[in-house]
Order: sequence, then structure tokens, then C-alpha cells
Amino acid sequence: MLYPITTASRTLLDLSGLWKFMIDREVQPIDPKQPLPTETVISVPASFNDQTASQEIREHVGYVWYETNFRIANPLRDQRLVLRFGSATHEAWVYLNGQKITHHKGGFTPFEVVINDYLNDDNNRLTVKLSNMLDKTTLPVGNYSESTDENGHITRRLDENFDFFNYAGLQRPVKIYSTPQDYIQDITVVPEVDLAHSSATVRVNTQVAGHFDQLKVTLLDQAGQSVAEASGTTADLTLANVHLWQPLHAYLYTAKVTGFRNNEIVDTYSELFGIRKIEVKAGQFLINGQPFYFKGFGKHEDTYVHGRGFNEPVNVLDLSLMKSMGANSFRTSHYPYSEEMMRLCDREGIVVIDETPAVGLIDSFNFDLSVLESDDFEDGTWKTMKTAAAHQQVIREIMARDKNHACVVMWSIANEAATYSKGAHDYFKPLFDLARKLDPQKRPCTYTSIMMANPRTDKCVDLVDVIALNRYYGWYVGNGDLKAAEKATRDELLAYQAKFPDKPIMYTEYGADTVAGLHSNYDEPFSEEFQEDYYRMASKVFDEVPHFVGEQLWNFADFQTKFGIQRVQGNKKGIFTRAREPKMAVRYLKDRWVRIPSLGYKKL
Ligand code: BDP
Repeated sequence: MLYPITTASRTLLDLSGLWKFMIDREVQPIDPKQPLPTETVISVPASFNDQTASQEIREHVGYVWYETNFRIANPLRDQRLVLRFGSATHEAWVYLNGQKITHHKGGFTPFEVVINDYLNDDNNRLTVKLSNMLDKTTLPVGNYSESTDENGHITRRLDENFDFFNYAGLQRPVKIYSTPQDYIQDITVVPEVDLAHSSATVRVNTQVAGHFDQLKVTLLDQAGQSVAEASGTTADLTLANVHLWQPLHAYLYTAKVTGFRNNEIVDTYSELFGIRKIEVKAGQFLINGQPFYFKGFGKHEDTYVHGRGFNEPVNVLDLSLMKSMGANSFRTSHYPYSEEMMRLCDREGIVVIDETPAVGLIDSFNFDLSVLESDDFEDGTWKTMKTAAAHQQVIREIMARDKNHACVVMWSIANEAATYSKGAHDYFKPLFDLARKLDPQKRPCTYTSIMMANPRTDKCVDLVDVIALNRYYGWYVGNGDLKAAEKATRDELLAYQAKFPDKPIMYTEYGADTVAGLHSNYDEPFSEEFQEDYYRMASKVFDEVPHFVGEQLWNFADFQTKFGIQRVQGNKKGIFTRAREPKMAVRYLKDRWVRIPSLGYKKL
């Protein structure tokens, strides 16, 4: 799926700005054929939750409505016009001038619809009904319930099966783009690198709709100079003296595809891509032939007022803070991030583990590992979850969206699912098969595993290329006891390494809640001292394990969650506050990470 851009044959209208907004109290039906009966406005893109003083809006579970008006300039009316949502969280029904034009379920992937047949000559009214409800058929997973009072009024309740606030709304850009009637539908770029000869073959597959006499593909280097040319829907282009896309040293080429008819340009699109080689071999994760060491974070799209909404200044700041610490990577925990963030990571050389919104695939939490040890341990997860269809859909959508990104080096199919429970393998095998079939660049795949899934209990390790562990020794297990934590960390990593000698192992989460400004002479949990000591303890063990290939701590910044007795205004495991002020651990981690090279830290 192409990102909407302006080219010589395409143009772009941005519908960002103030939209009318109302929550649906489900007292009177709302008719999308009429203007929305409200004067309340809200800013798009952003979550709606934190934009008003109303608690009712912030905590609303159910439906909300958005409305905006736009006009299309006459010269564009003969073009194919496509309305495109970067996302609509979590389910959307879209109406243009009162007519339903599309529906999409899944809150973190883009969708689009051709609007020419519904346009008025003058004003156009765009109405969107959204649901923020989640249940056991959706991703993320929610525990949903409802009750009806004596007046027939429905109260909907949602208990999130995950540890982040259920922000919703039109959280990413909404745009209209034009293409000619005959157009380039999709471009897939697959670079094959010959490292020994510093050369590459770049296969550019183009899908078109309509008729073209000729399709020309030109590769441009970063300075905009043409470096190779070919033609056809499948074009193989050879490059000598290749500039590799390297972690923290990005280099982006452009594949410019132009469709001609009668020697005239009909449509043209330019796709940025990087040339790099990803392999998993002998317990190492290789980028461009060298063992790569992940230094970085699990993150959230989470900021004041914007909520989960697109906040580009903060995206820029976050990557800058990461780079200043010597970090080189993050995981899009726990849902696909905005396309704009992915494009920024391509440019900045930030390595990304791209995660689906499959979080909450777990029936109950339990840190008593002994009950899990039997081979046929089974909790209710794989009987109660009906998420397979949503999971397949989102794998298709994330691949379609992100397949060409240089920054994406691995897919995370799920976060902390009950992979220790019977039934998990039957659930996940088809999903891993699908991901591997669909990814044209054949990237490694993983899931991040919860502590109850260990070398003995996890039933799905055979499915992953990299063992990705979320671990909280010293925090949720043995809180405050860093000695015991060190031993548990070491024992488990060595057990994984012995049992799966070919698979690299990394931490995709480890951390301790820390209240900024809280200090302790006794290194108590929640103090900044404890957070630093916790990271020192873990780092020591990481450096002892040859197949340990990366540390992505939890979390980059404090973030908002649902209410809970373990959460005081959210999760405080950030090494930065929600406002991006550093806690003490930042200095320690910076000192460590600037000394660890991205490539060649662990040996093949
Ligand atoms: C893990 C989850 C993550 C949580 C974290 C925590 O993957 O979403 O925020 O633990 O408890 O279970 O801080």
C-alpha cells in the first residue's frame, strides 16, 4: 500500500484540523444524512480522550462521531480521488454526504476508499462513526460487558486486557489524494545484496490499474542522481558500489516508477528504500553480514493531550534522545505506529521491530510457574480467544503497509500471549506461516514472551527466529532482590542458549517502575537509584551470554494506562518521564550504550 505523496501526477489534501465531535449516548439515533447535532470541536489527528475537560468523554466506551467539511478544486474533479485514513481507532463507519462509503475494523492500520461517485459540486460533508470497543474477537483484546437499565439505556464497559490507556479517535492523518484514472497501485521493492562485491540487485514489482504502454523504473541515489534504469512490471536493476543502509547510518535510494501512454507520462510515484541484508545465523542477528546488537526500547505512542495521536515533534525528539544515548532501535509495542514514524526511522537509521496489535492474548496472569511445567498445561486462552481472523487481517495490513521499509528488520507477531498453554502452537503456526509467505523481504519473525513462558514451558519457540523475552526479575518477581534477580536472569538465559543454540536471544522488555525525583539511601524499589541498579544488574548478565543480541528496556517514557492499584497515573517504568525529562538511569545507560558498537559487539 503506497503512502500518499504529491508527485507530478498526484496531489494531496490534508483534512487535519478541527472536526465536529460528539459521543453517542445511544439515546437518540444519529442520522449521518444530517449535520452532526453538536457544536463541540476536536482536533484531528489526535486521540479524543484528553482534549476536553469532560470525564465522560475521556472515559467513554461505545461510539463517537466526527464530522468535517471539504471542497474539491474543479481541476481535480476528473482525477481519481481517494480518501485515506492513517488509522481510525478501533472501528470506523465512514459516510460522505450521508452515504456510507466504507467500513474498517482494526485501529492501527490505514484504509482508503475512492470517493468520486459521492462528491458534491460544492460542499462535502464527511461523517465518521467510531467504536472504541474491544473484545475477544479484536486486537488488542478487551474484556467487554454491557448492561441495560430500566429505561433501556445501555452501559458499556471495557476492561482492557493490556497495560496502556485505550486512547481512540482519528489518531493519524486523514487525507485525500488524487491519482490519474489509470494509476500505479502498489510498488514492492526487494533488494538482494552481494556484500562481497558491494553490489545489489533490486527487484521492483509494480502493480498497475488501467492501461500503460510502458513502465519505466529509475533508481536514484540520495543525491537524486539516476543510478540504474529498467522497464516493466517486474524490473531487476543492478547496482555497483552500493551504499548500504546501516543502523544509525541510513542511506536511502528512490525507486521512481513512471507509467507512459503514447509517450506521455500518465502516473508517477517515488518510493524510498534502503539496501541492507538481514540474516539470523548461528545465534546471531546479522545486519549486512555483521552481528547486530539491539540497544533501545519498547515504546508507546503516548503524549500529553495528543494521547496516542500523531505527534511529530515528539517523534523527532524521541529519536533524537535515543541517538544521543547511543541507542539504535525500538519495538513498536504494542501496535503498528504511524507511517510517518516508520518513514522517520528509515531516514534516521533507527532499527525497528514492527509489532502487530496482538496484545492481551492471555486469559489470566499467574507468576506461579510450577503449575505450568506439565506438558499439557492448558488455561482458557485458546478456547476463549476468537482473534485468529483479526490477527490474519492485521498481518496482511501491516505487511502491505510496511514491507518496503528499510528500518523494519523483524516482525513481532504478538506480545505476551499464552504460549505456554496447550493450543498456542495451533493458533500461532498458521500466523507465522502467513507472515513468512507475505513478506517479500523474508524478514525474521518473533513474538515477545511473558515470564510464564520459559525454556521448559513455552510451546512455540520453534516458530520464532529470535527468542524475545519480556522479563521482570527483581520487579514483579522477587521485588527489590537484585541478587536473586541476577541469578534468575543468568540461569534462564543460559538455559535458553543451551536448548536453542542457533537462535539469538534478546530482551524486549525489562524494567522497574520509578517515580521521578524519588531517591533512597537504601536503593528502594521505585527510587531512581533502584532503577539504575536494576539496569546495571541486567547489563552484567547480558554481557556474559554470547547469543544474547540485544537489550530493549521497558519503557522509553512513562505512559498512561487504565486505572489499577499498581498504577499511579500510569506506568512509571520510563527512563524518561512522560514529558521526556530524564531519570537517573539515562546517564548510566548512555554511558553503557555509547561504548557498545551497533555491529560486531557479539561475535559470530
Ligand atoms: C508487560 C507488558 C507491557 C507492560 C509491562 C509492565 O508487555 O505492556 O506495560 O509488562 O507491566 O507485561 O510494565
